[in-house]
Amino acid sequence: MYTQALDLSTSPDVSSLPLGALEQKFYATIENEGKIEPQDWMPEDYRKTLIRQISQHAHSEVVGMLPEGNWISRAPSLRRKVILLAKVQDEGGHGLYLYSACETLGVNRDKLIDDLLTGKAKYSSIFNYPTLTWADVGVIGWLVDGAAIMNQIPLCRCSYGPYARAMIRICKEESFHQRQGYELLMTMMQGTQEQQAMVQDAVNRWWWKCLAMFGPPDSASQHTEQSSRFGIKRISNDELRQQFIDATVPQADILGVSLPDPKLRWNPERAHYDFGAIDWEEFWNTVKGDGPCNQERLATRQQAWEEGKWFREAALAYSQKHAGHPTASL
Ligand code: FAQ
Repeated sequence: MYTQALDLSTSPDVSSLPLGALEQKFYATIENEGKIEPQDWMPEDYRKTLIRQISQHAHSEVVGMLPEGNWISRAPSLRRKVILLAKVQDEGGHGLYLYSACETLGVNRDKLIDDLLTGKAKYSSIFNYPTLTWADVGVIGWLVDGAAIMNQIPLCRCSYGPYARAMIRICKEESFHQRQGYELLMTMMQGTQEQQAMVQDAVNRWWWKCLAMFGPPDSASQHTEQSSRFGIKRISNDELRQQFIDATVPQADILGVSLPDPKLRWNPERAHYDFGAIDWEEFWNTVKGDGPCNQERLATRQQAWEEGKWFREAALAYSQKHAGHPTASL
């Protein structure tokens, strides 16, 4: 989808316009809810911000396959195994759309992957925690995918065309992921006391990590102001976190689980739930590489990269051999 020729211009040639006029046109497009496309002029900070965010997002999807992938061989039934396989494959697909969208900004995919494998690039904090029981698979679907959708729906309106279009498809799939997680948990909550306890334990372990996933508080978010001006970020970290809490509390009630926050209560004046303090020190330690599974996650990705080397080389040799062959474009 994102391999469209970057030299196809949808707009008149603007290369001779002075910088001020280019900038004016850029901001006018954003103001009018238009899309910036790869071939359009864009400020360097816009390009850099997008490369940072889209590549981190792509890495998150690919590393995000690992915690649940860990349970594919131990799924409790064929039905659950098929669903989980499809979900984990979807996450891999999301990573690929996003790497492709990122490449339209003129960055090389090998460089992005190298940054991930050498620990230079960030990916979402949430994937550095272990999946201890089968209930974790349900809770990841319900809460992690739930939080991901809350953050990603506004990205469908992001000003950069390739990113916005990738997000539309990704959000549809994430919505299926969230439902499968909730349905899995519903089934467990109708099961034995032991199964119910497993669900509650998993919710207790993941709740606070999911709240932190939205990023630092607005007062400490270094990029929000600029990304909002660029039409990349439509809703702030704190606002999205609040929307997620407000949407999730009633779902927890229906499920029959409690959320591990004694300060969580409805505030009629704010028309929102109040909630307790997030442990930001723990979040930053995890982001910086000291979470429980950071090393394991990177080691798994590095191993997969090594083991896939023969395949990448074979694919490249095949395409070189067939380049220019009459059937190559079929
Ligand atoms: N983890 O100034 P802000 C998924 C960093 S996909 C690690 O607020 P910004 C699907 C941030 O990068 C989940 N680092 O930054 C799935 C920045 O550092 P930098 C991923 C974090 O960009 C489900 C610094 O803190 N989603 O779950 C985190 O305005 C299930 C300052 O922060 C996306 O990537 C974090 N949680 O806002 C897959 C969505 N939060 O770059 C498998 C796209 C913040 O200066 C299974 N990204 N940081 O070194 C975004 O919407 C934004 O980038 C935010 C951060 C909201 C994540």
